Amino acid sequence: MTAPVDTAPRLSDGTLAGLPADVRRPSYDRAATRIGIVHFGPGAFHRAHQAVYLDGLLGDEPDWAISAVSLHSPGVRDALQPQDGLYTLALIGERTQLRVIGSIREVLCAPQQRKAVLARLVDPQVRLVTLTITEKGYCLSADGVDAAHPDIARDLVSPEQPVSAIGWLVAGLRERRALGLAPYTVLSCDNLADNGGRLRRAVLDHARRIDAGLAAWIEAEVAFPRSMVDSITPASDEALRARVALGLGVDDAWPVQREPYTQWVVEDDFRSGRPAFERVGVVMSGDIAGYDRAKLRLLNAPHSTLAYLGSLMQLETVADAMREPVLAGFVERLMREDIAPNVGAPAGFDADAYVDAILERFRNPAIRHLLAQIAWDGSQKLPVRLLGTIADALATGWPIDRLCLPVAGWLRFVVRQAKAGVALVDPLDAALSDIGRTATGEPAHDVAAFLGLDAVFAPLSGDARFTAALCDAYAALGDADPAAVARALAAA
Ligand code: CS2
Repeated sequence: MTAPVDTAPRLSDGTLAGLPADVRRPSYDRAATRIGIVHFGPGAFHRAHQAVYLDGLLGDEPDWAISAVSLHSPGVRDALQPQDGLYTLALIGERTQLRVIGSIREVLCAPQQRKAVLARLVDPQVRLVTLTITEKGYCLSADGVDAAHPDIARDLVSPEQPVSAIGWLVAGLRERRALGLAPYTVLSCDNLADNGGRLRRAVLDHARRIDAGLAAWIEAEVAFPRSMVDSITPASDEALRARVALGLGVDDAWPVQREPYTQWVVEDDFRSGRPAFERVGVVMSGDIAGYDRAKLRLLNAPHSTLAYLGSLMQLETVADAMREPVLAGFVERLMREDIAPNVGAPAGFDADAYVDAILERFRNPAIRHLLAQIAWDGSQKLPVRLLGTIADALATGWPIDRLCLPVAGWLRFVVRQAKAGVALVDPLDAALSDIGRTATGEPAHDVAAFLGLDAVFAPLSGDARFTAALCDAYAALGDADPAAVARALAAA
């Protein structure tokens, strides 16, 4: 978002008291709070989710305010610094509610403020580092870190000048160890199965390449709890900013919006103290693998399904897609008949009720959640959302035909964008677009080219049943014009 151009007063500590009475605002003294958390990646999701939970807690526990660190661009800092870190959350339900969030006390841009970021990471008052950097931000390999990734390669050569999130985590821990300080706990809040475990393995892998002693210390001392996060958060847009300015009577350069529903499940494994999360509705659990799988497979996979198949049908938002009976019906069958039966959810989990609630959330007409936003980063999302379900189905002999349609939808979407000369928002854009440009439309040819992308398909690409089902699904989508997609969905 760009800074407001008019001269209306800006949201800030100074204008807080004058906001309309129906706007909820921090009930605690912000000046009395202290930074106890460094957060990497203060995009809309963090600000609409974790920062909101902490805002609810700071009155009772003032030691857990946030220093928000962007790893790349200064946009969030430049928008929020003049606002003293304040911003508005719009809760989009039957009636929109505005709430000003005060838990972010500092916003930094890592490439421009290296010293300040490192100073925070070694501040003994900071006991928790959290992350929402999206799937691609972790630079993961199958069981560690991708040492060939340019950012990781750079950080291995100059560990004291990190650019990647993994590099920053290790640099901070290295410094803490050198200073004889206790480490911080590292909490991933991204949509990745086993997010804490994978992050831990990546950090250890990276640290080992720098200093074996450091890696051994991290292994023994640092906790990496897993977590599951959930709340539908469409990107902020100008309409939101205008709506918020109207409701507040002052400008907010970067408000965020989300649905009223929110869930946060966190593995209770913190060794340096933690906020009393349970007081604000966070579920603390000893085993979150089940929650994680249920959410990734029953919410995120259907979301991606709507994104690719809905885009091919020329639809714009999730709610639009849910208004197309043939697409909505397909997604529901996929959820209930193909995914839910094998989801391996936590004990007592009511899959039917969970599916009902998700379908209702997708249908929320007040939320404009663009399919194009969800379609980003397919190469990172499909493996964790959908391909695991397919692998499990293959192992147990469960049918995979329907499950292959959204995968084929992604391939057709990539081909369509490439042929139109539109770049993908995806770290694998170059490779994907190359394949897309040279696609012939012939299923065996095109599918074979995509299956050669090991980073996406490695665990499945050798399976003849998968290749055959994916070719069939790709063929069923025909030219991927809206009518062909609708026919394929009706038949599936
Ligand atoms: C979405 C998610 O953009 C996407 O890929 O599937 O951001 C989704 O809205 C959230 O995970 C919901 O908690």
